[in-house]
Amino acid sequence: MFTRIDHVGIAVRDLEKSISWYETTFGLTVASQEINEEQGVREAMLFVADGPAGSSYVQLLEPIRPDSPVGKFLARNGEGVHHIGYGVDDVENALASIGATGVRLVDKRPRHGSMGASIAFLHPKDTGGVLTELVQATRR
Ligand code: MC0
Repeated sequence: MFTRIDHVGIAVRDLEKSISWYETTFGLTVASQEINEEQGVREAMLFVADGPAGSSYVQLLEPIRPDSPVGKFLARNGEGVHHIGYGVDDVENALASIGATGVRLVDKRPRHGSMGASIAFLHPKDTGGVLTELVQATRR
């Protein structure tokens, strides 16, 4: 069902500072930067590598409100890995088949994600404590 790891989402306090660190230390480059009001984040996708099933990224996430998912995560845990985003060919099919196993779906229908993707989250309490995102990308 999963085609690749699309991205790893990392909660940060200061987006610009974190982007600089990833650029300087790992030589990554910013592929896109967006504000997603619905999700309550400012985020940047840093390109890691191309693979046969598409590209992979590190996604840096800074909350725009303290009561957002990333705002609450930062207050509780500090900076660090927030979620894993897996690539899928068809997010609605993936949601239906994962939902049928009993995993709680945070999103019953796909929402708008970074770089034009259709995304949906699975509840971390049903996925071994790892917030999991399904990503149907429009790009490769
Ligand atoms: C919360 N929990 C997590 C977690 N966030 N566990 C692992 N990883 C995370 N990232 C745990 C808490 O520790 C807590 O555990 C329990 O889940 C409830 O958390 P809460 O924050 O008190 O409660 P809720 O229900 O308000 O929120 C949890 C929920 C929410 C997962 C439903 O964070 C959510 O809707 N997340 C999906 C959306 C999201 O994360 N958006 C930001 C990235 P205890 O044991 O204390 O009960 S947007 C994004 O990434 C887009 C732009 C993209 O990729 O394109």
